[in-house]
Amino acid sequence: MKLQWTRLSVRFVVPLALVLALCAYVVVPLLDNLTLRWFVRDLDIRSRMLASTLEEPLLDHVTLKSRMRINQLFSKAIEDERLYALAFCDRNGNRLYATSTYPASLGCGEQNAASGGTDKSLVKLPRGPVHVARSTLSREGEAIGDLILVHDMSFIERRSADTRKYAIGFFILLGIVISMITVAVAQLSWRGWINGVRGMLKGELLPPSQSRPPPELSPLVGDLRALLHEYHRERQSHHDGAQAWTPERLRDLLRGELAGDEVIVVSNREPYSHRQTADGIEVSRPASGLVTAVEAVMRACSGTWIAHGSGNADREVVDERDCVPVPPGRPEYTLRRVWLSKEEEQGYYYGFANEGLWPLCHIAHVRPVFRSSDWEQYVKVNRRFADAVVAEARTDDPVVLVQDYHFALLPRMVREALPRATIITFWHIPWPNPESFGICPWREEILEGMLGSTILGFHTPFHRKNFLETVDRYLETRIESEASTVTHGGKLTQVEHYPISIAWPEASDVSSENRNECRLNIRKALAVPSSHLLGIGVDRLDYTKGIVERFQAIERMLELNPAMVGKFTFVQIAAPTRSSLEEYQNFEARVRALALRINQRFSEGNYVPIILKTEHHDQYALNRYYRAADVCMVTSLHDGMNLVAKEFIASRYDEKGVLLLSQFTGAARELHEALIVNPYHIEQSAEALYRALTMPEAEQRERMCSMRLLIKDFNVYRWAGHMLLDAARLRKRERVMQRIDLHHRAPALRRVV
Ligand code: ADQ
Repeated sequence: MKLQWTRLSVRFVVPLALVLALCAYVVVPLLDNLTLRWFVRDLDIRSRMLASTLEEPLLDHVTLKSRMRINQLFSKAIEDERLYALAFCDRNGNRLYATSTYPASLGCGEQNAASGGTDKSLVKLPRGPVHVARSTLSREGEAIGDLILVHDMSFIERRSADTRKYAIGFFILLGIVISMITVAVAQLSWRGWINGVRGMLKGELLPPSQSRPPPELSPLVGDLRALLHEYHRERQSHHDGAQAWTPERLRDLLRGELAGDEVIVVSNREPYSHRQTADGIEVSRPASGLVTAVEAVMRACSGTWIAHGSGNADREVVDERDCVPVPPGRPEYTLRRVWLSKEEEQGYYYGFANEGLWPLCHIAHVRPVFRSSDWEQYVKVNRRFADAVVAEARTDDPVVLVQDYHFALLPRMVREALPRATIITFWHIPWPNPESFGICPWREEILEGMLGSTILGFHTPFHRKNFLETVDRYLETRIESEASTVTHGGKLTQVEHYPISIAWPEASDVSSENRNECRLNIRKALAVPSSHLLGIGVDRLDYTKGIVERFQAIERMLELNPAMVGKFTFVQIAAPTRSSLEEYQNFEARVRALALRINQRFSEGNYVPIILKTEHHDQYALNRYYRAADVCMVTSLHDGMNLVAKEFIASRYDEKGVLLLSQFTGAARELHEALIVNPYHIEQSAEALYRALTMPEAEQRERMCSMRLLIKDFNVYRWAGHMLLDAARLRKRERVMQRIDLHHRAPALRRVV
């Protein structure tokens, strides 16, 4: 308010002061000068007229030398209030006749111009300024003498003072008017601007067909909206910050907010697969971030998980409805398996999802491949899973959690069969910008399929923003930026970011060894000395994970720091993935060849710098490696989140160890205390690796503590909790709307009855 007043006062005073200064220093002196010139010219003319009037009689009297007559003539003439004095001089400059008022100092007015109205005709006398004009009188062509006319000019000063007064008065008035106009215009445009910003933030200016933000605001639109949305989210997370997110709280939420509503998960990857081995059927958990996260939620809330049955002994353990209770030995939820033919798996999974959508969404410089036959299988398999959801649903409004890019079409298919279902789709990988996504031949179908969701989640605000921009580019929709909703075909979808995380407190499959035991045992198993420095990398063998760049950084670090050779070993645990695709086979070959070359270059006796384990490890084993390592390298070229980074931090009870993290992971937006690197910049990663290996323990602890605190709060229960809370809110709103609708229709129905 105070600021507003100050702003208003300044807007009023400044124009007023400017106008007054202009008046005082420019206008008034100019006016004075002009009026003086006008008067002088006036008096010049007047003098010439008087001289010609007096010429005849005066020359007569001069010829007669009649002083008396001349005096009478002069006295009569100076009765005029402005004509002050007269004198007549002969050609020699002798003053012959003059009125008594004639100032002696003027002589015969020689110094003054006789006519022409120059400033020289002005003379300052002690009594005031006078105008002196000299006219030569002649008869029959012969000059007889000069008539000197002296006019009183004191009236000019009086008139100038009056003019100045009026001018100043006029300019004060003008200043006030200008000031008031300035204030009014500023107020109006400020209000317009503010209204513009408000409207823009509310998303009132969308869709673009309706109106556009003022041009000066355009560059700010996106940032302001994002800021507002972020602020809103931050405030929300502050509210629930007091209470930690645990499996119990998630369960309570499901019981309370969702009143025990049915939860169905759909994903391609199954959380447990059964395989036939020489020792009988074995169960394993796949290396997948998605499974790691959603498993934690399912354990907390039970329900049904629908997934592709890919294990070679999967069919042998299911019941007649293709269901099996999991986890084995201590069941907490149901796994419903969907069987796919080789052809379906090839087209839908390997083809469209992993050769098309995966490289499309990751910037890793691998070209996406789109084939019509793959697309057909993708549509078909999405339909099959949608049918499984409908078959599994015991109610008409289940909560369906759809996982990832394998099921972009499924939300819409389920929505058509179960219009009251709450469908939450989470996209685990990045979402590209509209131009990149635009190369997908079925982009509209994919977007429309996803918009069948009630809630659509991404890891980061950046991916969320990319999605909204993509929808805006390719579909006719209404986007409310502030509320982050998209309305398409009368159906509203909430688009949010929910950063995924890991279970905390940790699951029970954690090693009970203390840190020192872990260090020693792992080093012993690797056949390296107990003081050896150890680095760890855990990934699926995927080209997006930056494993090649990681090895190059290790090589460069050893090159730059020869003292590290023989003292540092890096263990890369890489689970084979999508191995039937050529791109992945080539990638694995490259990784192997590079590790071999580096090892040959630096090996000494039994020492090798890189130990490559291309096999799946269970969580227990991974955890031991995490805890034994001095540094964990996550160098993805592009990654939605990356759970390995978070698992490493969670495993470090000892608060030691350093995380080296690619700036292109979603995790880098949260874990600021990691050593953030650009994996494409090999030198930089090499330097960061050396820095990590030589980092003082106190610094390690400080960084680790801070990251552990963050993950403890931002765990996977919070991720799921926030999505489910949003779902519960929307469900409540839907129910209230239905009740209102019924209430309105009831009287009409009664009348009909
Ligand atoms: P992923 O690409 O699979 O996940 P990530 O998030 O790192 O990547 O998760 C990998 C998971 O698999 C981790 O839990 C890890 O422990 C496990 N894993 C990796 N290698 C393994 C191995 N050799 N043996 C056993 N387990 C192994 C996708 C997205 C990510 C996103 C997750 C979750 O690509 O960006 O973080 O989903 O949304």
